[in-house]
Amino acid sequence: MKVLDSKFAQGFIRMCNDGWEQGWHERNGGNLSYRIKEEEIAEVMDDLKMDGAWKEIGTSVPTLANEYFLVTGSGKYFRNVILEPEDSICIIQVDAKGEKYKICWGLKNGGRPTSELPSHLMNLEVKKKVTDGRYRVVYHAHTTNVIALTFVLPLKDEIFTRELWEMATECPVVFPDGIGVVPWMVPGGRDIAVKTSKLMEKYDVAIWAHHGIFGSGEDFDLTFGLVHTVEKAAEILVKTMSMSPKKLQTIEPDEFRHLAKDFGVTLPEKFLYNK
Ligand code: 2HA
Ligand code: ZN
Repeated sequence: MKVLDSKFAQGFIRMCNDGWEQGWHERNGGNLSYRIKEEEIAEVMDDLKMDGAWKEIGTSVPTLANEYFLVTGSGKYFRNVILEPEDSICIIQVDAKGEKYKICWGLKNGGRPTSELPSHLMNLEVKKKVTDGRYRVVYHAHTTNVIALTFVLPLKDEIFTRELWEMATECPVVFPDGIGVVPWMVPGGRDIAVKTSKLMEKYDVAIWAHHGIFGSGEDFDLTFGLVHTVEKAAEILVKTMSMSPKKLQTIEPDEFRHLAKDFGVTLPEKFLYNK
């Protein structure tokens, strides 16, 4: 089968376009990665070329040794993915040590995988470990309202989680473990990848101050839906704060506890502090 006829490639391309249509991917902003299943890569093996040169990842991901990933290209525009997928995205394989990668498909006019490859692979590695292999998607987007909030809220997990939970009843159900916040750091390298992947051990969402968001999930629907839900909550918070410095009413800690019980989720008490 051709890569572009596979369900996983079609789902990946659709998600890139969904993010573009939301306005989260100006110019070459944002990136997406997917850890391909064994049976999926077997189906498209005839369409791959295996003689590419091995290149340094810039970090070490031994748990992902020999696995294949579909990722966006560095400097490529989400806007173009649906029109020219073979120019914009690529399949890479990680080597037996988890230190190098080679391109097996795509980027037909040259290029490299996403500049955030260390963050994507380290997050995918952490999530593979803590979810017994269930999580396969890592998504980075420049979500406008989330970014705006990083200028006015203290950069603390407890505050971002609680403020965003309060903005929509579905939020604590969609991201019950909460949200991590990374202070401003230089993007693209190992340091920010280490910091983000540490947060991904306990959260599905990490915010990069003055930059954007990382979300992870089992599949494209869950991961896109997660980021969409967080950004929607952030939009409501921006609107609320713009209308009034103080809320007249909100969802209270005991109401969150009641919700958690009825919806069968566990909400860590550290987010249910008294204000
Ligand atoms: O330009 O979003 O973080 C791609 C990015 C880097
Ligand atoms: Zn970015």
